[in-house]
Amino acid sequence: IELADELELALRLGQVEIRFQPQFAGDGGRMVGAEALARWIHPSCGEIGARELFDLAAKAGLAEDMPRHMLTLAVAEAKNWPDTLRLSLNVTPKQLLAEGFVARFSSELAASMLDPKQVTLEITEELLLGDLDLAARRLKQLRDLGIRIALDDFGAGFCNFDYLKRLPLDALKLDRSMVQGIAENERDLAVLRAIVSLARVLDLDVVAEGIETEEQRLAVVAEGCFSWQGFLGSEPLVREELMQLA
Ligand code: G
Ligand code: G
Ligand code: MN
Ligand code: NA
Repeated sequence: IELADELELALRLGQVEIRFQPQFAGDGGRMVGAEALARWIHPSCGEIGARELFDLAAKAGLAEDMPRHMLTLAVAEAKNWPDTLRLSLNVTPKQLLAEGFVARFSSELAASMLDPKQVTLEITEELLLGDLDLAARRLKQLRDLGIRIALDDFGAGFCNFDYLKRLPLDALKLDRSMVQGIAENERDLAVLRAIVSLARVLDLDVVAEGIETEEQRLAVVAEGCFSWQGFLGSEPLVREELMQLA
């Protein structure tokens, strides 16, 4: 039987879990937050990452249910989250634009006793495919509740600067492709520097993602990134492991 066919049962059995990947301050290096990432802990295939998981969900007709389920799970797992730690949650454009998203999400936050100010929603640029004005209105409602908004995977794909003008944002999350070459390549570093300075003008924090080497870490810190995340710091952890670092 196909993996996609197993997914619905796997969800009910609790095989799909949340991992938290730590984020560290550019200034000083302490842990400042973590990103919730979905993982299917499959009994025979091992760990299945989010990208494959969401592809399987689409095949299984769970394209809408799955992201919603994962968000609910992540928020529930973050119950009694330390108030020194930010929590980053991925939200698909479709989720954001769905009817009633803001009300449902804010009541889940309240049930988990999470301060909205600790929470960052990461949204991706596929937003372009939807209704940008509606997205902007939704994001404003969320932001009015104190929730922070980050544009995820920035620098990959089309990198539409119109978003920076039209969406209410608090942070840019640089795609891994933006930091990969910065330690070896002058041009890559120049692009990073320009983006960070653009972010500063727009009063946005910059989070560097996919940091794998000490050279990359030193470069993003030197350029003034607010925080960084990547295998150099930690892989995604189960909640208990994360709390031991906090
Ligand atoms: O962890 P991994 O590299 O497999 O994640 C792939 C992508 O899937 C990430 O970019 C992330 O934005 C997205 N993702 C991971 N977990 C979730 C989730 O629970 N909900 C949503 N909507 N996206 C997620
Ligand atoms: O939301 P987003 O697409 O940015 O999710 C980040 C994804 O990148 C996660 O699935 C995570 O497993 C993965 N990831 C996190 N740190 C690193 C890293 O240092 N290198 C690589 N290649 N992938 C990473
Ligand atoms: Mn993300
Ligand atoms: Na990203």
